[in-house]
Amino acid sequence: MSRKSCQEKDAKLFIAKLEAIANDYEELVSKKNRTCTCRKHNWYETFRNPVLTRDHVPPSWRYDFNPETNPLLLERLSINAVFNPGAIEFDGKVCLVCRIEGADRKSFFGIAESKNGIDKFKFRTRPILIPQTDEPDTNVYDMRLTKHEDGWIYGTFCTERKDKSASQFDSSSAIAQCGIVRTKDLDSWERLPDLKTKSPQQRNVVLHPEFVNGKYAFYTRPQDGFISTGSGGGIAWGLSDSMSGAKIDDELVMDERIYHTIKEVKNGAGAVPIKTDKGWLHIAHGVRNTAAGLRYVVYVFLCSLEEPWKLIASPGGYFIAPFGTERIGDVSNVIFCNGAVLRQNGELLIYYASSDTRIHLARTNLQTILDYAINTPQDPLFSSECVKQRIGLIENNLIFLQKCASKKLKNLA
Ligand code: M1P
Repeated sequence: MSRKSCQEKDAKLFIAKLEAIANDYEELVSKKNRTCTCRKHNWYETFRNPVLTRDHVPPSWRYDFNPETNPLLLERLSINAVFNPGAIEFDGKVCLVCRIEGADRKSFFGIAESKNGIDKFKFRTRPILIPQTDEPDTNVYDMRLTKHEDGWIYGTFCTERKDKSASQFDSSSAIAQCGIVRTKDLDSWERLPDLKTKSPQQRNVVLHPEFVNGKYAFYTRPQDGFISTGSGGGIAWGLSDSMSGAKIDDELVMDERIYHTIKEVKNGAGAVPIKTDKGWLHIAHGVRNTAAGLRYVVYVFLCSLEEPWKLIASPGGYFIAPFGTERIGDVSNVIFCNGAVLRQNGELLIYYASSDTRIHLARTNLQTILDYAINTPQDPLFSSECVKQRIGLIENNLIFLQKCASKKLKNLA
């Protein structure tokens, strides 16, 4: 075969390989999702497939398409995981600002959009290039998007930098703080100074969507160490006069960590709270310890409309826990949520990531989740009290069944 025909053959093969990549990608991003009946409770529905995975990241972000520089068509900048998305409804679409982690361990943000919020999520052409402050972010992750009543959309995210006070041989100690950006169109982003608080570490900071006493209100998570909460932890509340130089002088812990509960090790605010006629609805995460390491679950609570720092309903236990294959991933046994969208049709779409690897959807509605929040009993904190609580439920059910004519229901006891 002549050199020319060899080159033509290679070029054809290259295009065929590229077409195969394009076909696989098209098939993935146009796939319909269906509900799944695996979880037996009825608080929400889940779906068979994750809504976003690393394979949803456009091939143009990963491959070099030039046959001259990449004749073998290898991935040049691989993606490790897509998880922990902030969520917002914008221009009639659900937009997820995802934490995308490259194979190099650095995370960045990219926006994926879908008309129905259930399937066919597609990333915009480019990821978000976050403007830097004087001190560059080594890593950024877990953005919460708040449509604030001042007219801006704010993104609060974790910015992580090496701990300069650590010894020269310690290459893992880090300082986590809250970075802030704002936008009007989810396209151009303005960086504001990082949030200042008295806490040496901050993660999981969420901006409340309304002014409170004329100030910007934040949910924070003060903690002493990068991993350990030390004397800190718990979801705190603080006010700032402005966003261009946001500063909280006093952090009040509003939802503390509690021994032997789902939030004994740490907890953090999750999605931006949703205003309902019964109160501010929070979807947060709690962490407990196990012999196999930390276990992250998502829980729910409700706060007063007038005094948003006060809890008025606190259902015991978790709302979403790792299930089936969700248990396995880069950081196994983790469910994490930092974004939910209440749609005009009353659907509440809760986006959660499993095991720091992929993103799923739990779909419910306000009536159901408020009923769950208000009527699920609180954790009584002691085993015998839990048994009494359950016996109370059983006794009431037995009385109901005795009065019930249907014989079919008898085996419910
Ligand atoms: O790996 C689990 C989670 O760990 C951190 O969350 P938290 O600060 O509550 O411990 C974050 O890195 C989060 O992104 C991650 O999912």
